[in-house]
Amino acid sequence: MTTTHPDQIINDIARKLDQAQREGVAINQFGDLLSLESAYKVQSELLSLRLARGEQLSGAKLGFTSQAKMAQMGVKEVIVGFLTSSMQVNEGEQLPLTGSVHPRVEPEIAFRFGQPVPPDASEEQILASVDAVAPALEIIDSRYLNFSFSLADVVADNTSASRYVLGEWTSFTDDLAGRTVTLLVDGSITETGTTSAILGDPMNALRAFARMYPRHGTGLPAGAVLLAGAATAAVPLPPGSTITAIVAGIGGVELETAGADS
Ligand code: OOG
Ligand code: MG
Repeated sequence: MTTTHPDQIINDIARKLDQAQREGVAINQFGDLLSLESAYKVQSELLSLRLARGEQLSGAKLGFTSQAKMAQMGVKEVIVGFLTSSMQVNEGEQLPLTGSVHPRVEPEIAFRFGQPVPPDASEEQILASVDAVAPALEIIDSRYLNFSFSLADVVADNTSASRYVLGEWTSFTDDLAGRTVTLLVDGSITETGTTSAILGDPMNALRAFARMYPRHGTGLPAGAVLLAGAATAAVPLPPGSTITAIVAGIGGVELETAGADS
């Protein structure tokens, strides 16, 4: 039976997940111990711990907006997590994988909020705040053993968020469906999909975020990002490699990982 927990238990779980993330050592799942509501409380405590270390909130991300991801992970509900400044990797920067548990990478589309989004923003306000879109790569790294989890587990673990890379922004267009998405590792195509895999249209992911926002939104600064969710399954992120995502008509984004011995 899942229960809603007192603050002390929420804080303990958050500290365990935070430590697992910082040390790169996987922990056991909490499983039935957590309700979805408690899991979102753990997530907001994780954000507090990061903000206390000087990180800044830089956006939000959706999970399980595509069939490919739901099927890969056995989870069937759209979830939301947060992004911070320390998770962003600039294109051209080499990402070391030391300290990661079992990182995977997936191709995404990012929306940018051109103006601050207040905590009480309406759906219309949220949609109207978006001023740009970009291709993106998300690196997910579950803090749980074997990269396996329940819905509440993965929500508590901030939806496996680890890093993200943004390609060049282009002016906002709502013509985002039906675009081919390609993920390449060292120049070889490893996954292909379409933006229509993202809830039928990435715009539906933005709308889903706007609907979830009153429950989970804490306000976003101008320039904040929303990752709409992967269009394809995630693939293991190897050291010493170049990963590229291309979204037809939107652009490409590249990530380089450091070699195994650096
Ligand atoms: C959870 C994160 C899911 C997406 O794009 O669907 C996600 C996971 O798969 O570990 O980021
Ligand atoms: Mg993702």
